[in-house]
Amino acid sequence: MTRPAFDVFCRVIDNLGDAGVCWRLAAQLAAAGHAVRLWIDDLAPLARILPEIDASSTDQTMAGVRVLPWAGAETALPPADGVVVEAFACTPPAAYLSAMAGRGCLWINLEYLSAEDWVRGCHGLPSPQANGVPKYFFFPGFAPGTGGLLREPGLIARRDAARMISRRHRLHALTGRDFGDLADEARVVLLFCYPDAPLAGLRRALATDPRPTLLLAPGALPDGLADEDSLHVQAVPFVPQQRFDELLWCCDLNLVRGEDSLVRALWAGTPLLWHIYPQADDAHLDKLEAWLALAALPPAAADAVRAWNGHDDAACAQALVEALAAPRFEAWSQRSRQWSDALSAHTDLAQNLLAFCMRCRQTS
Ligand code: TRH
Repeated sequence: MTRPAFDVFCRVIDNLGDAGVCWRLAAQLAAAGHAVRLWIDDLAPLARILPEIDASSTDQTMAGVRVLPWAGAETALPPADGVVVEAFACTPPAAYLSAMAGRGCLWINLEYLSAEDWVRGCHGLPSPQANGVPKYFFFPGFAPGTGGLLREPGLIARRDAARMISRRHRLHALTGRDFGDLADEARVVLLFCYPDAPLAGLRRALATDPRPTLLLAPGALPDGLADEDSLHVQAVPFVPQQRFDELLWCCDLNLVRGEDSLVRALWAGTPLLWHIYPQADDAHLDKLEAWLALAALPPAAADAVRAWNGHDDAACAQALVEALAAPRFEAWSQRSRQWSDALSAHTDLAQNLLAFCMRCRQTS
């Protein structure tokens, strides 16, 4: 059976994750030999994570993915017997949806990642649509019975091989900066968060920690963060997405956000603080609690994650001091690696998507 062609639709809401998730999926499908077109409405975030992208181009191919402007889909023919992936319910152009009828397309709605229980019950359900092509809801997830998590073939082996090289050398190769002995002796922390994070609390906890910290902020150093006592802060260059994992693998603690960087930090297998994407009426806090229930972190670590998603600097400082203290940080590290190993034993999202499409074909 020939490999189905894919059209992936991405509408950028804000930040980098919409483009980040769609690109990662598209590139993995292309690497597996599928013809892939990525229809995206804003090239800027893609160019930020993929420096080779020409933000002014209307037709370019990168890593086997043909990157096209959203509007171009209005006059495009959906791939016969192909798969249309609508990311995050972005609704492809009406003319394209009409053209899907009668072409044997499968229509997948790739949902946002959530740890909530109800996801498993909704994963894979069809929803009848006006053009007569059923739309299937595909939910990424952390547990079997969901669509799983994006993870490229060989990623974990690459991680373990990278860690055989000195951290000082890897950080120099990634950032162009030689951090000297600090790179090998300090606790190295990556900071990638939303602007409203309790940074003063983070700074206080790290500055007073007996172990020196080297804190790396890709792109720019947030206001209010500066060297203090045992805390050394450094802005480092924003790295291309395909090298972002290598940066995470250098760190003892990764402060990540949104969706894609969270998953990448899970594959790093070291402690992480997740700054969840904020939603109206605090709906994101329910999502955070659902994730904490699955993560089963030691209590001090779970409290640090909650405090990191709060706005109380004193509470954040206190929770971090507790969680970073030697015996508790070791327990946090052990659980992080244990969960990462368990998650990486599951089939990845792209493989699950291909298997799902195969099953839909066989039963249709
Ligand atoms: O940028 P984000 O906040 O994107 C968010 C989330 O995806 C959220 O779920 C969505 O609702 C919202 O957008 C609209 O966080 P995220 O998901 O981690 O995406 C960041 C991307 O940037 C990710 O693909 C990793 C990449 N990145 C690099 O490539 N290099 C870097 O140096 C850094 C720091 C990030």
